[in-house]
Amino acid sequence: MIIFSERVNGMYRDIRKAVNNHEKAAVHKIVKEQVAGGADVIDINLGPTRGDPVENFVWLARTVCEVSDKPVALDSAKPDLLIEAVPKVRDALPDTKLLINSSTADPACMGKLIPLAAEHGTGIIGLTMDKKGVPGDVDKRVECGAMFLMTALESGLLPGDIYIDPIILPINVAPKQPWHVMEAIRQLAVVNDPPPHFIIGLSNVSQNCLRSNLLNRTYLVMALAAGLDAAIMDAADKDLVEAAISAEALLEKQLYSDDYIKAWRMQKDI
Ligand code: THG
Repeated sequence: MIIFSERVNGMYRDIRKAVNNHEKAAVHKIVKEQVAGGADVIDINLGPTRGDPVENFVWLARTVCEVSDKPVALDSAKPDLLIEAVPKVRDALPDTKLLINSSTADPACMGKLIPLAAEHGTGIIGLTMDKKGVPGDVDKRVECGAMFLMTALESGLLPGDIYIDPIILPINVAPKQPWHVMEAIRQLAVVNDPPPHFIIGLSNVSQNCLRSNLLNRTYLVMALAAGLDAAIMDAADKDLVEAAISAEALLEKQLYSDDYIKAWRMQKDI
């Protein structure tokens, strides 16, 4: 699976403080831990930080890339901010693979962000929601996902650069959603061959729940069995990463060997 690190997010106090004061050391430490844990992509989200968000994005992306050569996903719910930030980060880091996280399937939003991805050669995450918000059923998720996928393919993006996110919500407020997300992935996986990637922001499922780590790793295994192949998650959570590795061995996504955890780490060179 493709592990996106969730940890470089201004929602976390250490990152928020680092961005507000432009302190690189705290960012370097987190990024090194995430890469050592198995992160393939570093998702960066400013959260509630102060200052100019475009400058902060450029600063944070540069700082991340001082200690990692992994791709970087620029994570914001504000399309206008992404439109400004993507070209600037592109110029600052010409050798870094970038992803846009995220667009909705609302024509006004994807009509701007998909061409931005095509122009700058980035990957893109498409949420299965529109102007009306996150759907309460499977059908609407599938409709939004298919619409986003078709629009992205027509604009020349390759399936490998397209990530569909069926949006997982906290189980304590939206108890049917974990099931809806898995069913939406199953249905969307057959819409195109080769299929796009399927991703979720895993920790959303357990926000404000007790034993959130247990919920995260149980749900990750369930979603991988439904066809998920990427997640925004804490790559430094060893139990979580090892649950994912064992699930992939059991799903025959990794060649089995007796020491399959070690084999996985060797493959990643970590
Ligand atoms: N889909 C896409 N992008 C996303 C999300 C998604 N980006 C943001 C978010 N959701 C994924 N990232 C996080 C990061 C942290 C948490 C959840 C999702 C989180 N943190 C703990 C909390 O709030 O309880 C800990 C915070 C702390 O310790 O301070 O839950 O769904 N495409």
